[in-house]
Amino acid sequence: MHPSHTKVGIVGGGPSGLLLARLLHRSGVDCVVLENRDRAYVEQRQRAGILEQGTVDVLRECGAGARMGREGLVHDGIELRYDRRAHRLDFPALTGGRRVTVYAQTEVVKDLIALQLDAGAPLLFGAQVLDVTGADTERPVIRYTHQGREQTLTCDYVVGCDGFHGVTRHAVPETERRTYERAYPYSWLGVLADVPPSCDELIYAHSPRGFALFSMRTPTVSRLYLQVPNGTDPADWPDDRIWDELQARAALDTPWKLERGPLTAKAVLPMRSAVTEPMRYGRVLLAGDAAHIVPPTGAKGLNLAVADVTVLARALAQVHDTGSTELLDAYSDTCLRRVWRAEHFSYFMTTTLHTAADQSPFDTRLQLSQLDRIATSPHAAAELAENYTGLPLV
Ligand code: RFL
Ligand code: PHB
Repeated sequence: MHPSHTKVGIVGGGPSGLLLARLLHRSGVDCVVLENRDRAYVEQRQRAGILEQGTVDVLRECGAGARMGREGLVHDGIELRYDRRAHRLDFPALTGGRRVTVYAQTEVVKDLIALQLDAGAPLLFGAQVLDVTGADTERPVIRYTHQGREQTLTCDYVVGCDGFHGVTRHAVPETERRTYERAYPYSWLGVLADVPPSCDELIYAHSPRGFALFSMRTPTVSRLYLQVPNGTDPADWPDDRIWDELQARAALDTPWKLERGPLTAKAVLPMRSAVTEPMRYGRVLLAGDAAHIVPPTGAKGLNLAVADVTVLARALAQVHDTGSTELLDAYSDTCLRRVWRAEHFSYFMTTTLHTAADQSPFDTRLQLSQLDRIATSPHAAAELAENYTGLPLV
């Protein structure tokens, strides 16, 4: 039940940790996943919804593609709304054929957990990691509690997939790491609604009242977001106020009606950009939100996590198969190049589409000029479309 040694100890059973475990299992590399929360909590945590083509390919190749293939909604574009006008970006035309898939993170997580447990691979829920020590030794150690008892797991490598508030990052001495970050002066109020989406594709709406995003989970469930001030209490937003505000922010010169339905979840989410460098110290590696977070406007967080662990799984398989650490030595630099591009794109989408409380009319004119440039220049549109649909893995 409690192994005392493994090749790769994985802290965190979110999408990063679960996918890494799946990829390592397929390469014959032993690993153990330690997840703080219980299974139901991890499977229901509302988060991302958009998968890049590369993410879909990785999930498919590792055997997690069957339900996604049946239930995922393939989207060929998004709509930008600003100045009471709508402009559609045609992704395949702009990127040479790339698309995105709407398939909720909750579903990806459910599929990966089922695969892991079916394979009999070690995945412990309710296992809270207290600390990771010995990063600069041959045998780093994870200390955790499970079922009220303290345990230790000695590893060849430890991977921190424990998200933004995780503990693994602290295994890297403060003198050896640096975090670059930026907070934003607004949050998102996110809701789930039992009503078919009023649009076929996602709508990103800039408006003087603030940003709104119209997304979906399934053909019968809508996922909607409103920009709100930091510190907003969801209780101040009764359902009717949310629907009225969504409708107002998406207003066009032509009639457009948002279908309403019962709201089944409501939460306020802060927005932050952060990158911790390097993503490796000795035998401890960081992946996904443990190493970097983005504001959700670019739909990049989950996709970056998938890219990190795909690169890392190849590197750890190379160590296992040949003893060579060449790919592992390059891991941090390989990932950070892509991470910083996604950081820039997420920052760009966020600052172009949101209206800060202290925003000047000059700033607003700049935003509208930028949106107009995207709507009228194929080059500007292609730049957005390439970043949104995802850059190549390496
Ligand atoms: P997670 O998902 O935070 O998982 C970390 C796991 O580690 C566990 N943990 C521990 N376990 C043991 N011991 C400890 N001491 C532990 N500390 C933490 C936690 O319980 C958890 O299970 O990180 P991971 O795996 O790196 O995955 C990252 C993604 O979850 C995240 O980037 C995305 O959800 C971001 N994101 C989006 N990404 C996209 O690609 N497309 C999107 O459309 C998108 N929309 C979103 C988003 C994130 C959002 N929120 C809530 C931040 C929309 C939202 C609203
Ligand atoms: C979502 O459906 O949750 C979603 C979609 C696109 C984003 C962020 C979140 O940019």
